[in-house]
Amino acid sequence: MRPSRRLGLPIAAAVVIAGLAPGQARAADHGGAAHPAAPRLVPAPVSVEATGDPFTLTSATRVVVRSGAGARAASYLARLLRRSTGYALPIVQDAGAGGGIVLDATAPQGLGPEGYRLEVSGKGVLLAADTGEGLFRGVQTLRQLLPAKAESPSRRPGPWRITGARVTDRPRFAYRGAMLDVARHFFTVRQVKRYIDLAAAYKVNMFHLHLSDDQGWRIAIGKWPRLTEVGGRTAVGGDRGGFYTRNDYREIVKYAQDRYVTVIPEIDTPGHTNAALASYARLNCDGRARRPYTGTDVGFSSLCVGKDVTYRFLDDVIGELARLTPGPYIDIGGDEAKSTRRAGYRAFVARVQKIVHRHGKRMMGWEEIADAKPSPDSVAEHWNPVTGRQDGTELARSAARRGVKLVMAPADHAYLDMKYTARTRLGTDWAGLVDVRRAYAWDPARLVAGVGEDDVLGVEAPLWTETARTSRDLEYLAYPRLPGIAEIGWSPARGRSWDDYRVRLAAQGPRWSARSVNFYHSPQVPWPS
Ligand code: TNX
Repeated sequence: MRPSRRLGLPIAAAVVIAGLAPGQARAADHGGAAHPAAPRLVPAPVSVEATGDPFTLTSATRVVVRSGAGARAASYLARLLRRSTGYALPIVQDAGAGGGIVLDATAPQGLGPEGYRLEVSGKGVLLAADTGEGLFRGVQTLRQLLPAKAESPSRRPGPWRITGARVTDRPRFAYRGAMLDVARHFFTVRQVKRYIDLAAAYKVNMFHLHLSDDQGWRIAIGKWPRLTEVGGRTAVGGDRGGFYTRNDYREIVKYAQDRYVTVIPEIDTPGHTNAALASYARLNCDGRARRPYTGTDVGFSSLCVGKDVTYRFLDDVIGELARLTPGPYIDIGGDEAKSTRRAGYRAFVARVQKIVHRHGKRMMGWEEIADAKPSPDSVAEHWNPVTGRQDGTELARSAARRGVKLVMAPADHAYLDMKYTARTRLGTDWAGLVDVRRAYAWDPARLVAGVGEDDVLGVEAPLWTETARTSRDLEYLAYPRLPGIAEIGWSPARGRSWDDYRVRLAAQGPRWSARSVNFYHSPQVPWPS
């Protein structure tokens, strides 16, 4: 490997990958001086070394991008830091004399599409990656080397010291997702953007948008206007509904793309469809429109799997979503189809999978789709723990046996709508209580017998919104649990421990406070006072 020497900053040519436990900083040799403390990073990188040689941002600091690949990461970083520091932080192609933050994707690093190396010293910052995406992930690490006030939306006094460190990093799993249910309660484009942006700081790269359910249909479909005129009006508890126009959806996709986050739209079928069944009488087997539903039961609705119109309908919906969605997946739900006969369910999923393929996408669905013998390019999401209403682990295993990759979202660890404790005001508890430690203490490749590392595409933290009505509610449930799921998906399994994690997590508190995030101050985490 050729050591890259830009700005005179040597980047260690052969940092040993997975040689260090996450979070464990190897102190540089300072002739016997005390070892500098490890920076507190979430998710823990593959290796991090504190050097004790910080870089200080000044009004002369520039952000240097060496190629177009770095443009998105550079403008994200500059926009963030301009707000809090008040410095101009121009994005330029040459550092000049002032030194600066160099983002470089021109020299191969061999760290995969999301890997990066980061070196901060008194001379400057060098962030190197193979791709713009890698640079963006590295920028999220760089953020956490700055003081928490760097997250502030308004100008704060310096100094703006960046902790001296050498980091080498790449993700364990390709899929690290956050799911948001905008069907039970509707969230505006602005609210969704904030949710995406907060998650992207923890290297979440997939945003699964649950766009339809019994209580609401949230995306306009050209040929089927009543879906939003009727199905879009309602929400749980009689609260106000809403829906996204095509342009709204495009705006969400673009915003996510700017953060290297892939949007996965979900239209839940054949169950969880009362909002569609209320909008169009002809989607019902008996030809009679259902009444709008604002309760929280599940499993009572079903599209008419024997009618051709059902598949014309889904062809229109999936086709339109496929055209608006640059990512590879369309999620067809498939969960809790308790009002659909088994044979009908299997035939339905097989037919819908063909529709998804015809529109050039891969099918994703909850683990129940495993029963319909999906093709190996489809992805199943494991959600139902053994202790839950049924045993989803058998479905997950059978998906793995077919070569169908799994996204692991076990409700008893990863569901952000479970209460933290019996006294939590929001959320539910059908999968048990999920405190911060429980959300963190599991491994996706060891959870289900017969589902190993190679079967797992990654992890996801779903946030169902039967009880969550505001952004403050979403944030209370997601923070601080979502970063734990993100770390499980990103960081090496080796050396991950709750005792180490809780200290790094605590350091995020002031960052959230600076952004007015309504996080749960769990007593399990040693928040700075
Ligand atoms: C189960 S998870 C559901 C959702 C509910 C959730 C509440 C899944 C695939 N189905 O419809 O919102 O529980 O925790």
